[in-house]
Amino acid sequence: MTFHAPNAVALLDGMQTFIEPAYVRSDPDSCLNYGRDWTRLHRPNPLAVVLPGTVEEAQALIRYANTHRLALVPSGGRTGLSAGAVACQGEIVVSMERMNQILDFDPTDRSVTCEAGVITEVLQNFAREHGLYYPVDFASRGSSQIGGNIATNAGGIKVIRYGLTRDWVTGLKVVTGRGDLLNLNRGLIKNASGYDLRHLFIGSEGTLGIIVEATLKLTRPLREPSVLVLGVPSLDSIMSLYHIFRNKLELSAFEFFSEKALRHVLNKGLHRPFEAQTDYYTLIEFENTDGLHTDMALNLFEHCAEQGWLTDGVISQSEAQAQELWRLREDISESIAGYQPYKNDIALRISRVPAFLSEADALLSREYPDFEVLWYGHIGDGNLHINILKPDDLDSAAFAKKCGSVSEQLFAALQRHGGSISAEHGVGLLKKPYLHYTRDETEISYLRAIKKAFDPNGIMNPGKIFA
Ligand code: 2HG
Ligand code: ZN
Repeated sequence: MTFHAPNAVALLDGMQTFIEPAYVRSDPDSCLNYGRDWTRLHRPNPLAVVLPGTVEEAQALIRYANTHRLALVPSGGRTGLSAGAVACQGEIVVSMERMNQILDFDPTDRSVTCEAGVITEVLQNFAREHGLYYPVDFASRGSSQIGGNIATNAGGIKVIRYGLTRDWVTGLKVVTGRGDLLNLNRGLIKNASGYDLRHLFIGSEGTLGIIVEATLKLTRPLREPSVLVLGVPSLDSIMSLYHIFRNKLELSAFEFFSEKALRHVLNKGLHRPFEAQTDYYTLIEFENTDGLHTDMALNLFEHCAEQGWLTDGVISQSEAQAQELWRLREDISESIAGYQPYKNDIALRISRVPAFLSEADALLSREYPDFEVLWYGHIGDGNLHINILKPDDLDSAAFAKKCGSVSEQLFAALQRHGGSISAEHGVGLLKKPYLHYTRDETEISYLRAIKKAFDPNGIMNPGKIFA
């Protein structure tokens, strides 16, 4: 199905009553760039890209789209990995990049209000300049936008300590798919006045309306974070380390990656953290105020080495070294982008991770004897990114078919362990066929009813999450 209207030119011209022509673009470059995200599986094919500059323009656009039954795809930094912001069926992309202002900051409330198109890193730097910290953080911080983060309930590398985007949003201004402007929760910490619609928009992937403004909490910065990278012989040992380190130190990250994954970042010019190679590595970040916790970390290191849970390790001696160590983990995704990886973004309760891991390991070794399978992710919060790389000699369609059929088995195992098919990347187009492994039919029927209430004409990001 494509949404291209026969009278497309007239429809685009009609927008000039509420937005300047320069911000309605249908040239091939704009359509290509704005019509896709970091997935490269769909051919971008939007009718046009519209860049509203104000809440009023966004609202006028949604009303116009309702009148003319035009499909809209809200678009942030397009760093998504589930094809949630892809426009491949003649939709209109609504880029929020012009709405990029920080509107208000209140040190008493420790909160900031900004437009949806503010880049994550800009907000993080703004917080730092005011002696505060916005702790939702991930590798795409330099191009992802706050509105997109909210629409996918982005997580990232500090979830073990700070939670997800949802935990930091205290207010939202949204234009619903009906064209109504809602001002939700207004920065309140406590508000027991009925259904909290803010939380429906967080993680809604653009299917209910457009997020135009957000109010976010800030916190005090981490005090002298130290980073440890440890070589670990097995997935089981990673869990042993998790228990020990979490009980004794204030962790702000507990990540893991395999030697196979590490090799890809080494190929891009990074250095091994230490000589010895092991099958797995963990990266642990902890608060180390006045260096007081270094001794504790070293004691734990020795104890774990005696148990055979680790083989080698390194601890950062400076902020620059901590950042270098972080790159070993954070750069993996970009370093494998050229292999058209089949991505998994799985969530489990942490207590279920060991049992699931051994089942998944057996399944993937059996099903993918010839494919390179990379393990990494935010294991400390139960989020595993299992990436399967496409062999050069296999065509994309055959690779996708094989991975798709293995996914059915993997997600069936995940379902038995009570997990989710997406932890932080969202459902988009990519994980839509597997939604039923996480949400049962009854629950999905409630999701559909909610969608209908906010977007009765089905113009908001149609075909994403569920058909
Ligand atoms: C990460 O944690 C990102 O690095 C990307 O969420 C994960 O590449 C991936 O699958
Ligand atoms: Zn991640």
